[in-house]
Amino acid sequence: MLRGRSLSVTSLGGLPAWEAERLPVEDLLLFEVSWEVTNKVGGICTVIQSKAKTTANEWGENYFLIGPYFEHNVKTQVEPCEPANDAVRKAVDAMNKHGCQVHFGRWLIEGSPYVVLFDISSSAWNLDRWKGDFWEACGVGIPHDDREANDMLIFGSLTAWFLKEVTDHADGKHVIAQFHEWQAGTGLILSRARKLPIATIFTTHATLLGRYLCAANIDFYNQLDKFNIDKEAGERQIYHRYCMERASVHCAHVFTTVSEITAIEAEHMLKRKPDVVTPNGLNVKKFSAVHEFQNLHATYKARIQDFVRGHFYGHLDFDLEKTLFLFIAGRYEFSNKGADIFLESLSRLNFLLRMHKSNVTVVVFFIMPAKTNNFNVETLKGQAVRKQLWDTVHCMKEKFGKKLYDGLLRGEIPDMNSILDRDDLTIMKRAIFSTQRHSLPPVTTHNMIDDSTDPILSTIRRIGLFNNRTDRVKVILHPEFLSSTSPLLPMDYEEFVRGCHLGVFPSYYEPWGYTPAECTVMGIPSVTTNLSGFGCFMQEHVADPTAYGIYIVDRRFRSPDDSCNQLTQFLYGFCKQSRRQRIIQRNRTERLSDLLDWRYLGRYYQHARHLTLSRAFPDKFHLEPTSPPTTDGFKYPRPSSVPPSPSGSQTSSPQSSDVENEGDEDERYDEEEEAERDRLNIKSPFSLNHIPKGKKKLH
Ligand code: U2F
Ligand code: UDP
Ligand code: G6P
Repeated sequence: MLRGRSLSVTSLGGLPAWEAERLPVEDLLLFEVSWEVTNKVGGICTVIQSKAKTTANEWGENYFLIGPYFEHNVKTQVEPCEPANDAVRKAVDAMNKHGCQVHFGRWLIEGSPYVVLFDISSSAWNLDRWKGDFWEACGVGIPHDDREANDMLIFGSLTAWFLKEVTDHADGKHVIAQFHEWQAGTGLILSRARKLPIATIFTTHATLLGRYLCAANIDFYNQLDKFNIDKEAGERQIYHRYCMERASVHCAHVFTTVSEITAIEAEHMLKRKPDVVTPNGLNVKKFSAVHEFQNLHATYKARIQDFVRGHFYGHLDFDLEKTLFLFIAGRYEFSNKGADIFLESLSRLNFLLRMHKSNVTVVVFFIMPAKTNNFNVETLKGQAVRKQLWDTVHCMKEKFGKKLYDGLLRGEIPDMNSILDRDDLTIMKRAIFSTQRHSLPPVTTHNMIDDSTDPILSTIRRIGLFNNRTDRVKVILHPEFLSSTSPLLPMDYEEFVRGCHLGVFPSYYEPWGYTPAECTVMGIPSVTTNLSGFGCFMQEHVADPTAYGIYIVDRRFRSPDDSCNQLTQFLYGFCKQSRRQRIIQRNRTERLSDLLDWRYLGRYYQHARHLTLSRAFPDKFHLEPTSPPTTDGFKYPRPSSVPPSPSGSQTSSPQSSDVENEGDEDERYDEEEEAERDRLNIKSPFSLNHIPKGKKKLH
């Protein structure tokens, strides 16, 4: 059936084209199953949500997502409707008739895919029976006190039931079901045990053991082949979960993971080599003009500056125009996400900036959710003081303006010494007094429940980064994800990222790492590592990542101390750049976004679907020899304004300058020309590095 259908050749922004046999989607049904469908927990939700548009474009009405039903999520994100597809409607009706609560609708995200959502709690009374079924299917028992694993069993049992009903009514259509992560895996195991006629894919976004072992500060990557995995899982009381994960991997027709590094990990931890690596993409929205994303940076930076004005009231003896905003964000896994070496590097950076008497100040945000008792008073007070001061200034301005206006109307320039009266001066003095404080600006915005044992706060105490006046590096822990409705820092995460200068993600354990990828498509430089899927992917596809604002810390072949020094050098180098150089770097970063677009990376998912069909239904589907998709060693070339190696890797980020250049606006357009030159592979007539310091480039 597959052979002989039309050939589609796709290409995006100069990236290599890829020839693919189009699947007969009109004769197929595609289901993607995950606990994070309409339910944001972490990165998997980003995968599904961002991919929905490209998948829905390809699959139209035959694409369905399966997830759990949570009232608060559904009320705000899902529009209920009746299934148009006959098999799906019959399956939903049959299950509802048996007392399950199955909800159907469209998820209100780009692509508006159909969702089938199971209410777990309303089916919980079946748990004991389903435990028995699961035991019979694969011999794995689930302890009663592991609530999460029990919920996953209910979710999986409902999924397998649903898929059975669908295949019973599929009317000759072939079914593909892709299951994400161990939480969804029980559905796969049960479907296979019941011999349902479906082609299955299991995708792991991290391995359970990998996450646990790395978090325990074990030298994971050098001992991959030495672990006694059953023992390790048992000691961590996750043996049953590990069995669910491993059984899912081995039951699937096709096993995929998100990066090469996780493929190696999976081979050791789960004992199966992935068939396809499916790198995570994003739904990239391109602005028609390059300067639009630069303008957004300026707009949102101003909002962050406002927050900083309030947070550091009374201590604002640094120049906000020379202040850089750095951040780390994500799940609070202290060492896995590299918060440990980041803090250590910040302490070294503080020393370097002080020693070199730099006029640059660095404000670093840690956005990692932890248990809190709401915002702390001192932080809220900061914003209140700022606002009060702003209101005072506004009043004075009005009064001043009116007197000036009246004076000019009378044809005279008012006496500047009397334009403000005694009361005005008193008000202003009071305003200044209100900005005095007796404590240092707080290092955390919230009351932390585990204040004394919190790893970030404990490290801050040890290295002494307390936001003293003399510190050039200031830190703010915001232990909650950002939201535009926050009374403290009312910004969405995306707005915040755009307003910052550098995202720092020096992870030790990071199967992919969406956070630096998100920075890239927004044109914000970031730090990543060669232990993250994203970092390795960039190393493979970009000739000189540093030149494009992707700093890759070597955490694989260097000692922790050396990695920390390397990170410090990256940060220090970044601080030495002029504004003009930062603008150029952001333009280059943004140019990489095509590489991370689902319209390009979606091909790996397509390939996995071809492969599973050919394995599950070999008589009907054959796999073309063009697989697996390959980029044939394609690499983004070094930007034309960067000198060739050997000096490359050190000097490739734009060189430091003592002068904060004016006339930034013009430089942006030079960069557009540079991008075009790169595309056409024309050598730049000038190198940026040859422009004398402080002199403006000639046109
Ligand atoms: C695994 O995921 P994780 O959940 O550990 O992690 P990330 O890839 O870092 O994703 C975190 C997400 O949280 C979002 C941010 C990311 O999409 O945009 N976020 C937010 O919404 N608000 C905030 O204030 C801060 C962050 C694995 F560990 C990763 O390596 C994989 O990338 C991921 C998907 O495969 O699965
Ligand atoms: N604004 C500012 N600095 C401040 C406070 C406000 O630049 O410390 C700006 C803010 O970005 C907004 C504008 O002033 O765009 C209007 O502020 P307004 O006085 O209306 O503040 P509001 O009362 O709305 O909080
Ligand atoms: C963007 C804006 C410029 C602004 C610059 C600040 O490029 O378009 O108008 O000068 O950002 O850059 P910086 O790196 O200093 O925040």
